[in-house]
Amino acid sequence: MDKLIITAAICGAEVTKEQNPNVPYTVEEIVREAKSAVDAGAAIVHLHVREDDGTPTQSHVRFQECTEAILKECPNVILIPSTGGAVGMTPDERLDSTNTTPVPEMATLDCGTCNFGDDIFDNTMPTMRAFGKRMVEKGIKPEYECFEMGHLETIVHMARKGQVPSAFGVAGPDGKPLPLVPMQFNFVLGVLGCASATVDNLVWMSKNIPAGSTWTATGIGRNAFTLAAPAIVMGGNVRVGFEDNLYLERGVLAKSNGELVDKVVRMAKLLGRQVATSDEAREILSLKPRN
Ligand code: KMH
Ligand code: ZN
Repeated sequence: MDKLIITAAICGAEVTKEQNPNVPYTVEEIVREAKSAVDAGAAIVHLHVREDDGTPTQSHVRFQECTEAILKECPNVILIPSTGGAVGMTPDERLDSTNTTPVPEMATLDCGTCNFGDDIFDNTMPTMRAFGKRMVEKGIKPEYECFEMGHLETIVHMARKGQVPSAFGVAGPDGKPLPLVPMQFNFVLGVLGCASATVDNLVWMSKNIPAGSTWTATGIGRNAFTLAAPAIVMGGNVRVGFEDNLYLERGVLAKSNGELVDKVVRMAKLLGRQVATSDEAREILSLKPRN
């Protein structure tokens, strides 16, 4: 079994300091949280950014500033900027996070429209095709975020058609063969209005990805660690962080993203699975080595 890749989703777009005062908004706070997660054992940071007052933004200027500041402290970490942004943002606005220099190694690609609590997270097929095209053009490896079973089936269908990066060896919309990119999925389970964070759902999703793909489990809220446990023993990877869950345990707010990552590291140790460094994660995810 490969080593366990831990992703820290340190900020998100929806959670606030009112819910947990340690949620980062400023560049300094975002760096503090990224460093706490990496020091605890995260190989990847999934990045959203905010204005200083906490307003979510997809501005490449803010992403550039945060990325450079994080890489100064954590030079080897894999950064996965969000292209999901916050509900209500336009597709163009959301894609701006990929306009940093250098181009990000990976970025999220959300795989379908869904309820998101009381809101709608809008990801039409044309939007997904446009995001896939952009990622092919820029050589960005997508992390396919699936909140529902149908999201997974849809994105695999689009991959077979050459509309998004994949390892199927098919031609893209211009008829030229697409580069081979093994698919990385993130099963985000437990969002209110979407598929629940059950072991059955995780098993179904992990069994229905193309051969050679990798996958990560993200359990929302109180499901953060109950979904991490099966993912660790099934050979998947785990995402935790303030974006998904603010508590270390029932009634105890986490002081940092590092505390949440450390809990997964301890679970992995108890269950006999080693944790991957960022370089080992690059190898597992078929990314180019950093140097
Ligand atoms: N903020 C959510 C509406 C992503 O990063 O790609 C969507 C999200 C997904 O966080
Ligand atoms: Zn996100």
